[in-house]
Amino acid sequence: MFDNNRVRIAMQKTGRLSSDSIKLLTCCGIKINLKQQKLIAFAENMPIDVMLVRDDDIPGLVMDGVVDLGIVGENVLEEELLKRISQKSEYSYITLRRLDFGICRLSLAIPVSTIYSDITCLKNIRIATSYPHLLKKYLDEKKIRFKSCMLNGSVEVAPRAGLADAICDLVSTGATLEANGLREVQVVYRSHACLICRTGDINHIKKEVINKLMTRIKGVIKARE
Ligand code: PRT
Ligand code: ZN
Repeated sequence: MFDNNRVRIAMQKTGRLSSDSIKLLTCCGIKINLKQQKLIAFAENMPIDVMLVRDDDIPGLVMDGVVDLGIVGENVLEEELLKRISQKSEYSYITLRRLDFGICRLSLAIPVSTIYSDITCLKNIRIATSYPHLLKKYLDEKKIRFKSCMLNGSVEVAPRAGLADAICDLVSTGATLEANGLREVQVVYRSHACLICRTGDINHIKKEVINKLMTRIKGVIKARE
């Protein structure tokens, strides 16, 4: 039964942010019953429900007020924000805290054999990416015209497959780029996971829970520094 006094928090079901997100809540002393791989898990000792979803759905769930909180990469959040701005849709949310995991960068990379001196070398080339809005914002600011190729996966193989001249993708260690014969040439966006909150009315019972959670998160992150 849906209880309006329980805080709903959306986090990634399976992927790079899942275990760190769950670990953060666990370190905050929240006991989550994760036994069944269901869409919703219930905290046993605090009025918190955890919605386990695809990371791409989290900004929208918060911006549309379906959940109260979300843990998501700033890259996914900013891309959704830029998309909504371009579509003139609603996009309000509050960032409560940048978190200490999910650290990566969105970068432009080209085949190692391609000559590169500066960003003007990217003029009019075709770039494969899953982040078309972040890429456009960055290259528009630099006044570089380009052609895009939208791919939701396997972006790093696009140049070898003849689909694009360059890519704009997430990088953490750089091993994937290297394995695909690519060289990172520009950082477009630096990202961490973050905790976001919906705007609009939140009742005082939920506000108290959110404040308590924030105090604990602050303490957990401080202790890990
Ligand atoms: O299924 P779902 O849609 O929920 O997950 P997903 O496959 O879309 O996302 P997932 O789990 O891959 O990543 C979730 C979030 O983790 C991203 O949105 C980032 O905020 C963060 N993150 C941190 C990363 C990386 N590091 C990362 N290295 N996301 C992806 N990668 C990928 C990158 O796309 C590339 O394929 O890892 C590869 C590069 O890694 P290195 O170490 O070889 O450079
Ligand atoms: Zn995703």
